[in-house]
This record gives sequence, structure tokens and C-alpha cells, in this order.
Amino acid sequence: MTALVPAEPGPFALDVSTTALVVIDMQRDFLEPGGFGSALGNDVSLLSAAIEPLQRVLSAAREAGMLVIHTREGHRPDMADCPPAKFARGEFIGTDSPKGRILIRGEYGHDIVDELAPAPGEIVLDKPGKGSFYATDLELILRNAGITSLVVTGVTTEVCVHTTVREANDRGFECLVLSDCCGSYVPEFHEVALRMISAQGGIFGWVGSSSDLLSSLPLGARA
Ligand code: C5J
Repeated sequence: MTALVPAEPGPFALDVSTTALVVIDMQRDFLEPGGFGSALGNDVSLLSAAIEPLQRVLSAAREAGMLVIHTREGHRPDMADCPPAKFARGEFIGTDSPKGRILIRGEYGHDIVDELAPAPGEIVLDKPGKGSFYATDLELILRNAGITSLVVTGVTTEVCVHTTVREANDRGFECLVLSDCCGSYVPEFHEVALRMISAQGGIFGWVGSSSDLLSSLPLGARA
């Protein structure tokens, strides 16, 4: 069944059998004090507003039987997959923090916040870059599952969310970004990044809200 979700620049046609929910980098290192985000001097509390609406979307997606994919940005413990150019501009990567080595796989801070913990069987995709398609098997997973559309959420709006939407758009996936389920350390960047997605007739995709999505999903899936 196809639901029409109110969005910009126009309704987004969503079929739960061909749509995946992608939850990008809702990791302690970005959302909680002591991790990557705060090491860079950001107010990490700005990202927490996305947690509650995302919890509702996640549970509705699970109930509707949508494919759910969580991503985590980070690197191997030996950091062989961390480009020197990235390290040079984020020299905290790999250093010790109260939550373990920053942005290193297997560390407490690298994992997803408790409120949005992946359910058993959900795909958790580790990525070394900003985009979820770069150096990962995401495209293969989506094609194998018959997915053609993505509901995209997570942090940060203008970095990993935006890069992923651009990558997905170029690969022919239709993306609905949920504005209140994303967040940025710079509120202005959040607003402008969302506008860039839906501008020019939806040059990269659509932008909607969690409430519009939830009220459009099949009955059993509503929050
Ligand atoms: C950043 C991300 N901001 N997940 N990563 O470095 O957006």
C-alpha cells in the first residue's frame, strides 16, 4: 500500500515494502558530552531534540515491517581506514575519552545511544566516511531487499545526513528527510541544509516531519 506523506516540495509516495528507514550516526560520540562532538567544541545537547521523534518513527517503522538500517561513523582500532586528511582535521579521532577511544569501533562512545538501540536483527552499518554509501555495502543491501526509497534521519543534518541523501539521490533512491528527526550543532545549518534538499523541485529529495509520516503510515504502524 502506498501512503502519501505531506512533504516539501510535494507529497512523498511511501510504500513500506520498498522503503527503508535509515538512522544516521545517532552515536554517543556525537550526542553525549565527552565524545567527538564536544571535543570539537560543540554544544552536543542541540542534537538530543531528535531522539524522541525518532523513537516514535523507529517504533512505527518496526510495526509496519519496514527495513531499518542504523549507521555508525567510525574507524577500525588500528585506524587504517581513517584517511590522513580526515585525521588532520579531526585529530581527536582515536584518542581516549571518558567513553573510550573517540570514533573507534567497539568503543562505548562509538555505539548508538540507548534510546535508539538497534533491535535484534536490524542492520548496523559501520562507515568510515560521512556518506553511508562510501566504502560500505549499503547499496547492495538495499538493492537485494528491493528498496527504492529511503526515510532518512539522524545527525548531523548538513554533514552525514546530507552526504548520504546526495549519494542516494545519485543512485536513484528517493529520499524523504524528516526535519525533526535530524539535528545539527549549528541550527542555521540544519535549516539551510533541509531547504537545499527540497529546493528546485526536490533537487535531492523531500523534507517532511515525523508527525506527517506517522499519520500517513498504515493504521497498525501509527504511534
Ligand atoms: C560529523 C556526522 N558531523 N555524523 N559526522 O562529523 O555528521
